[in-house]
Amino acid sequence: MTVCLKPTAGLTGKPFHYCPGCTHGVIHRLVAEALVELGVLERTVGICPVGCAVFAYEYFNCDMIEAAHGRAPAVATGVKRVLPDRVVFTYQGDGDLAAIGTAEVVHAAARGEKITTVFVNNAVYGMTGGQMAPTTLVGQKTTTTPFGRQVAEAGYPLKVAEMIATIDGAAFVARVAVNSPKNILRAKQAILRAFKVQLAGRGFSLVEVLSTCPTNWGLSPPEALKWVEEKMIPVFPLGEFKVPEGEG
Ligand SMILES: Cc1ncc(C[n+]2csc(CCOP(=O)(O)OP(=O)(O)O)c2C)c(N)n1
Ligand code: SF4
Repeated sequence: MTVCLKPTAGLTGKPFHYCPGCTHGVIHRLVAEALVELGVLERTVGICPVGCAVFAYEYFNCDMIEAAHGRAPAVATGVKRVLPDRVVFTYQGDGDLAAIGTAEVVHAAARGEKITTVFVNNAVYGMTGGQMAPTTLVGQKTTTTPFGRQVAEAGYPLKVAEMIATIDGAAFVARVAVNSPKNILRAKQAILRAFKVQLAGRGFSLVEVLSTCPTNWGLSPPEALKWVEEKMIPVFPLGEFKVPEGEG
């Protein structure tokens, strides 16, 4: 039998609790692989969010801390300042980072904290039943916008990568997606680069990852991947929004 995918030392091997077709697991794998490839797993501290990834501390094979809803960048700041030799990352959903935790991430970026944020944008609050998130698309039906998000009532989707890229303390900001093999490979490169920026002491780094939530989108796993391509990417374009000065 040909083995296509070997387990990575960066994950504990505990089966994920995520729904079928959810790409949280793919993103976990990419972060874990990056930490192993950079040889920093043993000195990494990850900060978990509140949301579907709340149990990420069960999956990553490094030290992990659970933070209150939205407060992961503050916890990461404390860890990195006390233990500057550690590689520190937060893993946060859009409800966690772009709603209750907006101030935390904005000011961590403004302070140029030498931490890395992996921001999982699935356009809804997944864990709590599919309510509208700041990233919900205009017209998108959710449990709190049953007729579709209306701009007059709920405003526009928040474009986190673009917003953080305007902050001087942010050194590297990119948006990627994990809806196809090609995009997954690109996502891995962006996550690797974000950690390298941290290791070089250049400042705050953030990778926004467009992810699926087939359960709350009411789609099958293949339909959800297509939805990312056709609906999300036009609103949240992929690419690098900020790279460290002097680097292409
Ligand atoms: C202070 C506080 N407010 C609200 C909640 C409830 N809550 C738990 S998870 C969640 C939404 C998470 O959504 P998101 O961050 O987008 O992550 P996902 O589940 O989609 O991965 C909310 C509102 C909470 N735990 N704590
Ligand atoms: S509810 Fe959505 S985000 Fe949460 S595990 Fe299921 S598919 Fe993933």
